[in-house]
Amino acid sequence: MTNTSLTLNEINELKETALKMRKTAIKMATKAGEAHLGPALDLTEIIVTLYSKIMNYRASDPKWPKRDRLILSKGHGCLALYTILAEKGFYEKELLDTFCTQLDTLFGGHPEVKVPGIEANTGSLGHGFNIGIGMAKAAQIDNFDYKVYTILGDGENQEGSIWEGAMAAPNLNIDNLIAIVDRNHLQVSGRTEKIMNIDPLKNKWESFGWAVQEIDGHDFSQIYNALNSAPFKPGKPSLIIANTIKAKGLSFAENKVEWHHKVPNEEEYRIADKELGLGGLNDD
Ligand SMILES: Cc1ncc(C[n+]2csc(CCOP(=O)(O)OP(=O)(O)O)c2C)c(N)n1
Ligand SMILES: [Mg+2]
Repeated sequence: MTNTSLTLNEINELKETALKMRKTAIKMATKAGEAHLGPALDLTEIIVTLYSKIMNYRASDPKWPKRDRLILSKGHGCLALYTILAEKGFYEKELLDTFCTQLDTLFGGHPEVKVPGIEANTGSLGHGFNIGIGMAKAAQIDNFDYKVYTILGDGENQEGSIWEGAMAAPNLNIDNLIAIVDRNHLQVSGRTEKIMNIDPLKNKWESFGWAVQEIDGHDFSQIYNALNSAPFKPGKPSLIIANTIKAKGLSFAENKVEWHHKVPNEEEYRIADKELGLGGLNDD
């Protein structure tokens, strides 16, 4: 942990990267004609901060043993991961054009380890988080000081396996594990409060032995300060509840349940172009 905050310049740079990622994700989704766009857009600021300011990695050597790991447990949000890994040089951006359009693409609807920089096949909710627990323990056993970050959906918190992991991790004394819950209050078919209420979420995780902070998941300073100060308590795994807006950045889609798995039609693309400056579908 270092005691610094982001400068205004740094925040502006992060905002630029976030906008670029959103634009690329929207175009990829539109070209493919199908995607979990909403669940990717709400992760943008968190993922940009992780890869730009927090994580140690080598894009030219994705398996570098001492790298920090990110497991996207809510694997359906993979567009956010595909776009940042391209941005950071793990592979050529042009390859993203194959997303869900070519049979042999690296970039399917859920992430797989065949993609440079992706640490686990995820998509079946409730599992990636537990893979992250194993990796965090492995660092201790191997005497490495890497950290493991894992991002969960709030609906994913309804999975029983999440709570097995939540119970196990504090017993393993892994304070190199940082889990982030993408708290957008939406799942596939409605609001989490209606489908199966997970509140009081902070109290639940704390009672399982985690150190918890709650932040605005679109505020770069709050994201950075939380990630940078983990572990929040020595010896304990850390959990960040990141309050987010599903489909953030696509004005007509924000906080709308139907945008869980949906892509812009022609008219919607025109509106998004006006608001974000997308340009044509094949423009850079
Ligand atoms: C084990 C399992 N059950 C069901 C699904 C289908 N599914 C995909 S996304 C999703 C909703 C997840 O909601 P949440 O975790 O809140 O993610 P969000 O999209 O809101 O970020 C579901 C049920 C799945 N992928 N895995
Ligand atoms: Mg959700």
